[in-house]
Amino acid sequence: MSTSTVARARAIRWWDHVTPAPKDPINSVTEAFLADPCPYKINLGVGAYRDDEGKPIVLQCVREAQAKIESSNFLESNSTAVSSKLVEESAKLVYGEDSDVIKEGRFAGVPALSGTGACHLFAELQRRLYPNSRIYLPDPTWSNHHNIWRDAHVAKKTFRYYHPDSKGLDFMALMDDVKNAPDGSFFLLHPCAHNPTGVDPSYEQWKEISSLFKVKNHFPFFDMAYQGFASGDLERDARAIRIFLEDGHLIGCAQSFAKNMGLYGHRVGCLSVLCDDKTQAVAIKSQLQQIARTMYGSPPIHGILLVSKILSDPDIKATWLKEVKVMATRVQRMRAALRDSLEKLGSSLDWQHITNQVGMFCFSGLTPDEVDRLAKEFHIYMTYDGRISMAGVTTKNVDYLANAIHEVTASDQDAKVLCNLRA
Ligand code: KET
Repeated sequence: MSTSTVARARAIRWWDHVTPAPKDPINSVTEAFLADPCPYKINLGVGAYRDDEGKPIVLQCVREAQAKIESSNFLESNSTAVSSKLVEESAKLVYGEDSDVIKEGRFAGVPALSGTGACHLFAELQRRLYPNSRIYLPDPTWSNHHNIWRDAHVAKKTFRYYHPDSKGLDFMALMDDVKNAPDGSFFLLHPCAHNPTGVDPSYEQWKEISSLFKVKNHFPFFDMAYQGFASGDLERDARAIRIFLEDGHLIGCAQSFAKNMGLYGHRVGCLSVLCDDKTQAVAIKSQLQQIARTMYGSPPIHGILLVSKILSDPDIKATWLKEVKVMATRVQRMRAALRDSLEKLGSSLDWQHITNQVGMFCFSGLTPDEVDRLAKEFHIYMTYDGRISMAGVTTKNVDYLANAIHEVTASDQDAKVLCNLRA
């Protein structure tokens, strides 16, 4: 026996009680996809942008920014000036270029490890400052929201959001749940391109939601992971936040540049929290900095420099805005193509929701069994809730996808025909 085996045999068995954590519903789709040797497999799981060849892209604005920051010292730790630039430019994107909040310095902002890290920082801040509060999450929502607030030890509740029959917003139920929550509750809202449903409130509905939040003194926390992907226009996609701003709410906002700049691997994001005055902003910022310092010190600097350059250089920013529009338009085109293809195949099911929904995802209505068949028989991978990442649909694979969906929904179609005959 080697010395290390003897030593190991004597050691306390530290990890015997540990069982594997449940698989992440999104990452496990990627794992299953990677393990499939089929040459024509399709990954419609993770919400990351792909071009019409199904490949991740490096945007032109990123290349231009990279060329300009080439001489930066990436090995130095994150300087205050670099972080402040990212925070200020990010805040302008959500609150508006001329926003008073920014002019008056009434917000606390810190760079974050992409959207996930920004949500986590806020959840930690919430626990620290309001230990007995809870967070209201939409039902459904991005699965990781549940994990983030669970791990921050903040109690959670859901509020109704989506109606499976209409495949649209359940506005009455949403308003009821907002009304019935205790005054002064924290609510997480997706300001645009709701994940996973692709269903957003209309402008008028946002106004009503904001008014009710005012009456109830609720705190709106916006998770902005897809700015630009709903309409192709970053300003338009920020309008929900602007309504709340105009109504005088204090807001929290998590921003991610993973999708709209194609920088998933760089993990660049920002968390901002609006305050009543500068003194509060200084205090909140220092709390956030302390939380970040214990979690990861400071974020990697390369991505921060890239994003700051893209946002602060007018020419590069103009290129970016055009590229966002191109990405959003491609996704919209694929929605139309998928619906068209299903209708041409003679599907008797209603596929209007594919084009009614917005953003990166289509909440298809496919059942877990149908999703399973798509993977096993057609090598098409998506999450079990039937969410299709439209960014993975291309001109080449859209008809194959439609055919496969048509096949696995055959019994739903028969049931519908039968139902119509009986009626
Ligand atoms: N918020 C929402 C609503 C969201 O969909 C994501 C990512 C994030 C935050 C996190 O973004 P990031 O900047 O990558 O940390 N969603 C996609 C990717 C993922 O889960 O990792 C997805 O739902 O597929």
